Amino acid sequence: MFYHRRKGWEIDEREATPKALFLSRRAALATGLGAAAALAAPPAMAFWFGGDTPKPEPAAPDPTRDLYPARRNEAYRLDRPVTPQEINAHYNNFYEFGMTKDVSVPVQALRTRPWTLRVDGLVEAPREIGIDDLIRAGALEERLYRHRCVEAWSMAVPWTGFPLKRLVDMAKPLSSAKYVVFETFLDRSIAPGQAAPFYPWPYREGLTMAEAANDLAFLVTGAYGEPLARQHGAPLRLATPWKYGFKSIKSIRRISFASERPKTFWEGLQPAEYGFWANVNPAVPHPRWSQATEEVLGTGERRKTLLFNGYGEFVADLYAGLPNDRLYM
Ligand SMILES: Nc1nc2c(c(=O)[nH]1)N[C@H]1C(S)=C(S)[C@@H](COP(=O)(O)O)O[C@H]1N2
Ligand SMILES: [Mo]
Repeated sequence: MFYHRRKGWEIDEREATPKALFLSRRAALATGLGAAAALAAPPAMAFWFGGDTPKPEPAAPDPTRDLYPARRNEAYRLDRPVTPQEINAHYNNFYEFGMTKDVSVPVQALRTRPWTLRVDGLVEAPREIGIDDLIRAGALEERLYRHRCVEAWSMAVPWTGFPLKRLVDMAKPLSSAKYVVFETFLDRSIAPGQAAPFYPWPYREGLTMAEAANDLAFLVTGAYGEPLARQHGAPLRLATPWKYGFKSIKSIRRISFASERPKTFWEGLQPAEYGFWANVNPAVPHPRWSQATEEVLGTGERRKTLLFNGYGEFVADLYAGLPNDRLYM
């Protein structure tokens, strides 16, 4: 049985495994916030430690399937093999569907059509865009990106999508807009994780306008030459590969333009550990573990982590004028 077999990336328990780090992230949440939550809402907490999962919906054909695979943009190269799709499909972070790594069953409750993206805030005119119109307008391309989770594991994925800048231009932000704010759907009936109180749902992330205009900032609609799987954040997720993985928000429903820096999901939970910038830096440890190396998913290999996850040539100048901010957590 696939689910019970020991997987290659689950390295020796005596080492600081990604799983152990993940568990410590969960434990910290449980002691920091969850103690009160456990008293206030036992049914929600029961979910986190295993409970009923919603019934999967029958698979409908994806209306944009004909756009895949898209032409690969060769400007983005990897220094390692692509992570096998089957491994990636069962090792995810998607807290709306549980705090375990394998959410592939409960995530099937997510209905990805119809799906409307709301674009609002400091724009000339707020609007709603149907996901299929957006994907067809996007002129899709494939990019090979590394992804570095703050839990010290990494993967390499062939994402399909289009530069975020294209959506920003379509949105016609006002000159007063300084930040782009992203929000995931909010629907407890399908995402049992969202029933847990004290979590600042919906999942929220943000970038500065300059970061959003950087060519590396990518809106993802597919992976592995196919429409995006639900566990990767269908039908629309972000990829900002120079930042820790939690910035790469999944299943985006709303993109707003704002003059103030948003309070992001992880910052709302644990501000001492997770900040707004979250740029990858091996020399700046997480308060509870080192960020010097990473476990390469599916290989058992540990590699040195690179500044900006190896993307400094694209993004280092974004931060030149901000020396006193917490750029790396
Ligand atoms: N909505 C939402 N987006 C999310 C998360 C989440 O829990 N909910 N987890 C983040 C974290 S911590 C990581 S590492 C990546 C994981 O992406 P993957 O599951 O496709 O590997 O998604 C990010 N985006
Ligand atoms: Mo992560």
